[in-house]
Amino acid sequence: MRVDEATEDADLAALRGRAIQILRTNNRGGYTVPTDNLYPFQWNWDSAFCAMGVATFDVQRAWDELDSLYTGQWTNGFLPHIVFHQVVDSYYPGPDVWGADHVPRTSGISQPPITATAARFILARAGDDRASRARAAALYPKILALHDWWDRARDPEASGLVGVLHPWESGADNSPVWDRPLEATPATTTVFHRRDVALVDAAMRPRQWEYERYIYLVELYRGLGWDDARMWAQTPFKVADVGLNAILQRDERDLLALAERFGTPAEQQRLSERAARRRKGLERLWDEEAGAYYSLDLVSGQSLKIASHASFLPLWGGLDDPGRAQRLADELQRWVDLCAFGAPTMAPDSPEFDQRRYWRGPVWAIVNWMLGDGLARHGCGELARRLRADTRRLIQRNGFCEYYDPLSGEGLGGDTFSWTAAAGLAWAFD
Ligand code: 9WN
Repeated sequence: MRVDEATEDADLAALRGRAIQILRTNNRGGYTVPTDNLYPFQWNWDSAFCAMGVATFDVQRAWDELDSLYTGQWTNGFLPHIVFHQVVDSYYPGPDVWGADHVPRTSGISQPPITATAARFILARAGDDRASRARAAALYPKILALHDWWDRARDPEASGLVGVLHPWESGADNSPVWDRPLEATPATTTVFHRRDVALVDAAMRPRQWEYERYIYLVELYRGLGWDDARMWAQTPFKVADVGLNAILQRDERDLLALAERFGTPAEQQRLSERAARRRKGLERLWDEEAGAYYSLDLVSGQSLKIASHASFLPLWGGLDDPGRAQRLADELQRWVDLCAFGAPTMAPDSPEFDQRRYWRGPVWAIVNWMLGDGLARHGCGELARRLRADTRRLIQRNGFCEYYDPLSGEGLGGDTFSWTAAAGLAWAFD
């Protein structure tokens, strides 16, 4: 072994140790908070990523993470974006603002579904042992119910594309892609007190303008009793987000693999048919001339012709056409080449790019993980390795932050962040 290789191994071992420590410290008894203070509850897609990270050192705890998330599942299959396991005042909007009728208390919107992908990942890490098979089998019907909910509630016209009814539902809260649909969304008249900007520099967070609309939507849906059909019919914000649809596609594929082991032939059939419909749906978001996937505003019917990191997530979802995968990889390479650290969430030469503001430019470790995995699966190994190396460098230099400035590498938002630690353990330090 060369000296530099030995140094790198020692560095990686230290990083792994630190990541494990963060995931242990952020464990609140079976579930992991994204970070202390700023996000004191259990978040949906954070938990799925955390479960994969935790599976690298404690398989049973990884299953507990998913089980704990599913204590928030409603009887109609819906899985909320936040489960409020404890009463803490450092986050707005808390359970009373959501006014959802469930124990434990929850929010009323969802987030990108990753739990089937996580369950398969944990099973594989466990060497498919008997205890893990039993845990996966017990979880499978709940994940199936969630996917049936997405299909019924968020694609009621069976178009093959699901719609998000709130920017938070996409996971990429203040992406510039939502600017136009949010302009058509009224602002709340309620006076509210944000806690996030007391904990993090306001220049790194969504603007007040956006929050007023986020809260308007929560109040509207609460007033509609969180009734899916009424929400779908009455919302001013309904977008077929390419990111969510791509992630859903991947999760559904993983769910089908679980169904082949733990489900019935009828369920397998239903999921196979749905997968075909989803592929057609995603095809509608492809713009051949631009060589890009764009989200679709389901209220105005207009394509939202702004590329963001989400435009590349079909690589994670799975593409049939290698030429198209290469086109996406070439454009992403261009974005990365404009930065010191990839991948930015917006093109650095686009007018919307803001290197420090949340989902309008910064690098996120979990996004790199999805993109890196997708690129590698489509034979774009070099760029995949670049994203992995950049993720390591960012963490090494600046710690396990929520997100990073792609030009300077500075760590931004919350620190000792759980899904950044998980991305390291399950992908970047592997
Ligand atoms: C709203 C927890 C969550 C992530 C989201 C991220 C951010 C919440 C917020 O934090 O959103 O859900 O209050 O800003 O955008 O992706 O799940 O880490």
